[in-house]
Amino acid sequence: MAPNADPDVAKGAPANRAEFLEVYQKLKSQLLEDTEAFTYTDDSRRWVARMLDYNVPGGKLNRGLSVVDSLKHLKNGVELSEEEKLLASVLGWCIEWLQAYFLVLDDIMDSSITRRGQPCWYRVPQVGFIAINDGILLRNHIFRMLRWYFRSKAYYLELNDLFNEVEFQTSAGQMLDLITTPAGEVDLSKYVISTYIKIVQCKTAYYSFYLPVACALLMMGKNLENYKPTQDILVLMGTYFQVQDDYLDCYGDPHFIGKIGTDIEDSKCSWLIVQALKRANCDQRQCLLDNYGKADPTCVSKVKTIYNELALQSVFSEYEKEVYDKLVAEIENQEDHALQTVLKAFLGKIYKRQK
Ligand code: GPP
Ligand code: MG
Ligand code: MG
Ligand code: MG
Repeated sequence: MAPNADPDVAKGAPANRAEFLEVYQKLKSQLLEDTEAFTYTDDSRRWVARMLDYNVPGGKLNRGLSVVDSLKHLKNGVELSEEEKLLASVLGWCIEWLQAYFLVLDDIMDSSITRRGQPCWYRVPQVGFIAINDGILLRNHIFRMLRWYFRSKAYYLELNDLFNEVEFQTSAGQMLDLITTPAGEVDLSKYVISTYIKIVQCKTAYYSFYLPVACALLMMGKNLENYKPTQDILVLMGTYFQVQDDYLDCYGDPHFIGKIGTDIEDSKCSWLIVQALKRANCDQRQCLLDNYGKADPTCVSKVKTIYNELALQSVFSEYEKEVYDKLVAEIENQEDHALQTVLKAFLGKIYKRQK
């Protein structure tokens, strides 16, 4: 087929969600029937089937679908073969598995209540600390799927290294998130933008933004060493995404975002507290010191009152406009037109998101 002859591809139509979900069912069945190193008992097969359905496919699937979308764009509109579509979808699901693994554990560490509109997995009766091992299982599934589908590919080693490296960066970022402001100890001097940027680049940007595009680049036979400027743009996009996450933690509708915010109670180094401290007068600073990091709803609402006094919603809108313009300018500076399309598509998925 001639380039751009497929109307879906020419318009840059997003990857088909239903087709993508079919690959989830296929991978789930394969994992449950896997007997290479361990054979499930009936009980354990039922446990893992329920655990997967509860934690893996219920999100927005932006990260996973972006592998398929990115590969389409990188191929300049030449239709993907059935094999390419399947392999890109498998990589997309490996990222969704990674995300499920992180979220199951993150919700325990953040004492969160709900996720994707249902109780966090560790809060489901009979689950509790078993969720920790479920997180480890989810992680191990990734490397089984990579082996089944990519062992014979020239880029298999790089793919494994990529997943390992990004996981390391994310867990290092999670460590920074957790040790910067330990529970019960509020040190306002820690909440500065340089610390914030380092935390969110590591805990969110690499796995959520760089990883999907890097997977598509590897499928195209590219050397990731040559894509540092692209990585920088994706990391900036991922930083913007986490700023949105922090904003929605306070100002989003829990019914719509599917989770109840806990950043104030958990004394997180959130974008909002960093902005608040930059603008607060002495009284407001004292009020933040007295009330930040406490589970008491009265304390939480006092912190939110200061955020409103400091008009943080407008500060966020300004930031969003500025970072969007900066990202568009940097994307348009990229020589490779296909890469520009990849990056613009990704940005389009998150700009002004409400969940
Ligand atoms: C998002 O932070 C970061 C992660 C989910 C990475 C977790 C990494 C681990 C190694 C467990 P967040 O806590 O703000 O996300 P959310 O608001 O979705 O809970
Ligand atoms: Mg969390
Ligand atoms: Mg967290
Ligand atoms: Mg959050």
